[in-house]
Amino acid sequence: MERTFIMIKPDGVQRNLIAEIIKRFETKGFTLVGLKMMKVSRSLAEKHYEVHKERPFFAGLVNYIISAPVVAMVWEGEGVIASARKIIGATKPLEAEPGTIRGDYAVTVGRNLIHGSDAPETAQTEIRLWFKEEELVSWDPTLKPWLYE
Ligand code: IDP
Ligand code: MG
Repeated sequence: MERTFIMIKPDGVQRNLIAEIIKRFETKGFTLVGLKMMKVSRSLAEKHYEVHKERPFFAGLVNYIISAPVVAMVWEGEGVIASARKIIGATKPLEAEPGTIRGDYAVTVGRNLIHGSDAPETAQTEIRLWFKEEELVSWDPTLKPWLYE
């Protein structure tokens, strides 16, 4: 089963959207295997967004991510990496389709509520960066036969 790293960013927490966001992954049929609320250190934020370090928005992005708590999660399921990106919607919320998280609840790219890994390699790297092995819980949802044939 595939796993992906999802983070509710500080604006999602401050805007009381934690439950709404979690609900979308849960009701889709994905399995939550890791969950923690945390204040992010500058070094973790910089490491997480390392690929963007030369971009003009990098400093603002790091300050945004450390400005309030985040909710870090790992979700599991068939095709969860690509599916989560669809549930999240386009990076620029005005371009995100209605029905997606960013399409429904966000306006600007600098406050776009949520992060989701974009590929299997980044998912693996990000899960390792944010979670210790013992913080991840493998379990067998009883609903599985009703979600997978
Ligand atoms: P993604 O989150 O949809 O994968 P990326 O292009 O990987 O989008 O950018 C990472 C994050 O950096 C975005 O989610 C957003 O928070 C921030 N970001 C991207 N482009 C801009 C920008 O032009 N201005 C401000 N922030 C940006
Ligand atoms: Mg990205």
